[in-house]
Amino acid sequence: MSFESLWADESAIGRSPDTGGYTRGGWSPTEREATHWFLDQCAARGLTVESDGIGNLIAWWEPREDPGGPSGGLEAPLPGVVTGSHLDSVIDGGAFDGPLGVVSALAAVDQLRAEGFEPGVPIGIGAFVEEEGARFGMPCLGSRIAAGVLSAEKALQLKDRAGVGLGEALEKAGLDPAAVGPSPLLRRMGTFIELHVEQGRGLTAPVGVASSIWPHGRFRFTFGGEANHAGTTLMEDRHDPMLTYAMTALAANKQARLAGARATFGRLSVEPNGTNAVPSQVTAWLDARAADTATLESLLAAITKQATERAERDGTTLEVTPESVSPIVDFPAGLRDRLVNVLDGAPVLPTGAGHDAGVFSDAGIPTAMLFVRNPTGVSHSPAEYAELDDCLAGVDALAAVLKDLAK
Ligand code: HGY
Ligand code: MN
Ligand code: MN
Repeated sequence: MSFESLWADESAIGRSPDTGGYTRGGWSPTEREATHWFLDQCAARGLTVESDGIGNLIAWWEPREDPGGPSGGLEAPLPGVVTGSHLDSVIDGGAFDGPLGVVSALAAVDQLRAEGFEPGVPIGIGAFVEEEGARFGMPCLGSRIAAGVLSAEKALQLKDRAGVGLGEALEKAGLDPAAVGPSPLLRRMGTFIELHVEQGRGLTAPVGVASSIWPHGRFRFTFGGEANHAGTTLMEDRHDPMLTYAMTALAANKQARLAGARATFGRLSVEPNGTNAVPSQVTAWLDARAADTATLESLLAAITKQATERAERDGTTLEVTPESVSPIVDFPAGLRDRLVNVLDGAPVLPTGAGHDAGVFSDAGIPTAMLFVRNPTGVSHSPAEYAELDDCLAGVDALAAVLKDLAK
């Protein structure tokens, strides 16, 4: 199948008729529909699919049995070259973030087979679950569990916004919560290559290679105040957590600009959320990122300090809880440069976006990323876009890299 027809099929799944965006939370109906589409594509190609307890998938293109080959024809599963990404999305996200890497992997395998390439080691296509953490709040949930970075016990404590626990969601998806844990899939992941749409404006060529992933974290700010009447409570008598939050959001924006970093409050929960009542509590989630760990830490300290000082002035309370922290990832230079050579000198650039590739690299698996140009840089939005020619260049690049690594 051509990339175009694969893309037309996959990107039709769960697209909102109103916004054109996608809301594919982990194990949600539309994410499961996309996963089943992927499984059908793997079956149509005769790939053998392995799954783990959390629902991560790797579909294998095994080398022809060669008694004289590396495994001597034995059953011992040879480590292979895995490429892939994720099929879940943020709330009302774009079509490319995640699925482009999975669809490009299918198209690259088709391309290699069409030219008669025979892999010397297995080639796997991976789809990892809940990478965005949009449902259970933990980014790269599937890959963190697979890599043993997040324990099954901690993961199974996670609940979605409707109060549904991860275990219940897994059971509904036909998975067994008791099987959640470090993944056997990683034993065969000799190298991991993730192709992903670029999520900034830094890439001016069709395809680039990642140098690093910025350290980043999610921090829950809970502002406590005093519920009261909107009409009868004097302004000076209020302990209004919304005011403390608002000043904190302004401070975060300023501190991030000063540090050349990123700070975003994109999610808010107000109790009791009434139009004519001063709130009793405001919960705000800060997504903070910076080019290095020291800058990220000082950014968070500066924001927390100013929020604390403002809470004292407002007579409100503040509690800051780290929900997830992702360390800086510097992809191994040797593998990075090998991809640059295979691609005759593709540009190398860092990213402020987190990826499963970061988790696998951090877990010691030789990992690299390919980026496909995003003309506007817009992402985590229905407006996210990449030109077809650049996507096709991405497939060619991925096929060339797989051929080089799996020959
Ligand atoms: O949020 C991120 O950095 C990524 O899109 N999961
Ligand atoms: Mn994303
Ligand atoms: Mn992504």
